[in-house]
Amino acid sequence: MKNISIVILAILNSILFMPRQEAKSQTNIIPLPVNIENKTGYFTINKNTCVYIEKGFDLDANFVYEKLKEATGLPLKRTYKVKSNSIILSNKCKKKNLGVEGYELDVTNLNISLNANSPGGLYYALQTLLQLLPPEVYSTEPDLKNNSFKVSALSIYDYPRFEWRGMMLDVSRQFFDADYIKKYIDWLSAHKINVFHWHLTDDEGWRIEIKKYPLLTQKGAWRGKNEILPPAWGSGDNTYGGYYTQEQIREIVKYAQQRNVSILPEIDMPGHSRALTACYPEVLCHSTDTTSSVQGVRKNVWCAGKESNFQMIEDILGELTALFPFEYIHIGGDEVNKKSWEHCELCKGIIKDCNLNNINEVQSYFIMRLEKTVTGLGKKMIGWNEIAEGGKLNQNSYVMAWQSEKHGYEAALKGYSTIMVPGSYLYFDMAQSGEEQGHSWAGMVSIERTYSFDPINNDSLPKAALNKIKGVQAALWSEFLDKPNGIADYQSYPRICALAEIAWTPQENRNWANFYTRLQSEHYNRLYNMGIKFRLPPPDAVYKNHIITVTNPGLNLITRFTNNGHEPDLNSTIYSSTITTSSPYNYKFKTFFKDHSSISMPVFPYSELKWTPENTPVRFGEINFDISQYITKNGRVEVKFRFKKGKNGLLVKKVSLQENGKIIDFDHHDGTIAAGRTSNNVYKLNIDSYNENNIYKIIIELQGRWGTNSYGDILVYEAD
Ligand code: TNX
Repeated sequence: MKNISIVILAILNSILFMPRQEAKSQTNIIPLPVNIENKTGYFTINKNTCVYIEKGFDLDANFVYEKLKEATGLPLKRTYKVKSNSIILSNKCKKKNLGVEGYELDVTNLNISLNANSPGGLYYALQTLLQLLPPEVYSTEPDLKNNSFKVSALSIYDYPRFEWRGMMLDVSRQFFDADYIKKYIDWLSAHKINVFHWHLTDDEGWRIEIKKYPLLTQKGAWRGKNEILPPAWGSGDNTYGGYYTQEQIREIVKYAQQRNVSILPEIDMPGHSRALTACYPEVLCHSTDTTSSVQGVRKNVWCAGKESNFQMIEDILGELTALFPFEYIHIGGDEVNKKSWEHCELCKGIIKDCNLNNINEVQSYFIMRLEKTVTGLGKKMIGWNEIAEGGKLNQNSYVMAWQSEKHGYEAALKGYSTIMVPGSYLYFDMAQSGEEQGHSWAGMVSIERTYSFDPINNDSLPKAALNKIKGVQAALWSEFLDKPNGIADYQSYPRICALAEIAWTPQENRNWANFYTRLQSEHYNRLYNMGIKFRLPPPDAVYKNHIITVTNPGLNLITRFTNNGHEPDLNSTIYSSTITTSSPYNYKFKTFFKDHSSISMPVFPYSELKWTPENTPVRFGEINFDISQYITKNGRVEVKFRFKKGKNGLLVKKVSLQENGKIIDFDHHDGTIAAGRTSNNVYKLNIDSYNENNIYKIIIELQGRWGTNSYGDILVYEAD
């Protein structure tokens, strides 16, 4: 009797204290699906789970089946009749109107079923299922051996808001090898992005093998001291470059297809063509033109008057057509230095023969010739928004609005299919804060700003025009991606997660706080397991009255610090409460997610002084602040400008220090304060005979940089 009760107790004990792997009750899916219905119970995927693939769907579903096995590390044997403990891949959706990319995902106690109308939809059902499993399924070396996964019962149906969900990568200014391109596409597909726009040519490098014009890659793919193209964008005197062979391209196209990603190739013409004209100078106008493009590049425009040029274009685009099955070809069309045509006899001839009014119309003449060539090859033409400027494009041609969303609405009103890529939300080459690197011309693009974009947010546009907005895309230009290692990942993620949700999720389901929670709760860990060197928000450390206070950078993140000048690492102290010190500027802080970390940040002094659009002069003018409360003694006082948010920044000329209305010191030098562009932003002043009863003021001579839409802190502190 006693023995039996001991046994019962032991059993009870083991049941009660059995290590349990709970099924997650909350889903953290990005992009958020159209509809999720949570149910009770759960399904366990284990080594006995089988996969049933509906008859006739075998070939299409096979790739998804292989991925499922790879991700779970389980045998997942095929079964040929539906039974319990199986995952069902089917091409029959219960709901109608889910479209080609929609899917259903049902999890019950007995089965998981993935239903879709096409292989693309099925691939997305798989991607959603993977997000219901532990993040380790994304790792190439998952440590999930002998594991089983519990998946909470639920029912999802889902389909995209936009048919075009794209991401552009500039491989000209920096070259990314074929392996990186594959990884990049794989990551995009995990976010249900379906277009990879490959910016293959530009002034600083030609990256695609064209058999008929071998010099393009023999010479035009390389820059450096002894190369045909001069050093640029951090590549220095050494030979730098690279290109993709046609064989590599075919392989990448196939790789992308399996992941429901279409590749949009771009050959940027008639401007941005220095890499080509350096190899084949006969393409240029015959003139003594010395003007340059907005980006400062000379001799980078195709002559519009040479018939042989259009033949060459047809040959190049012909090879492109054979390589890329996508319906569209991107011909660029942006930032053309039209002046280069001005003194060319052949271009003048075109103006006369075609009854054009001026060189601006030569641009649309050129674009319309390109359109004819592209159409003749059986493709549709896409170009940057400048292509809509003059002339009448074919209604099949697409406009990519990069300069602003307004450019997109205008194109849509003209009846052109339009893709929204406005720089001030979706150019991921823009800096993400005042302390980070990147371009600045479109302002600072934080992930929150990206997320706030709605591609169809215009009540005044007729429905027909709104229907012309086919989708949304982001772009990563690579001028400033030469260093550090991993910077392309850093600029891409997690901003691409926000892009994915703009592109996929119904607007009424979108909410920043909810998205950001999902991102931090689980998605960081997915990105981590994919091996992406994504951006983590850096800590904000503020010093006031001998105390450093650090704002918690977010969920699941740890802040570590040093005070010996070294970069914080995994051995550095974890920040858990305020630090009392009188030497705050020796400290450095970093955010950590496992062994992955943010940029390191110094301590900033507390200040209530701010610049805003309201107090920023348009032209150089003065603003002043009482700084008496920040001063306690004789010695050096520094004034530092810190960019916080907005589009523009500041140009500062001079900061003067006033004591009881009398100037006692000034620092006169040019400073720039803008996201990604801050330089010389510290002004040094001296106080020789401090008196606590006196009033101290700073007078700042400044103006907005290209405008007054920015916000920042003006930090005043005693520097010694
Ligand atoms: C403008 S966007 C360009 C690119 C630059 C980019 C930098 C576009 C069509 N042209 O050539 O790389 O700005 O942000």
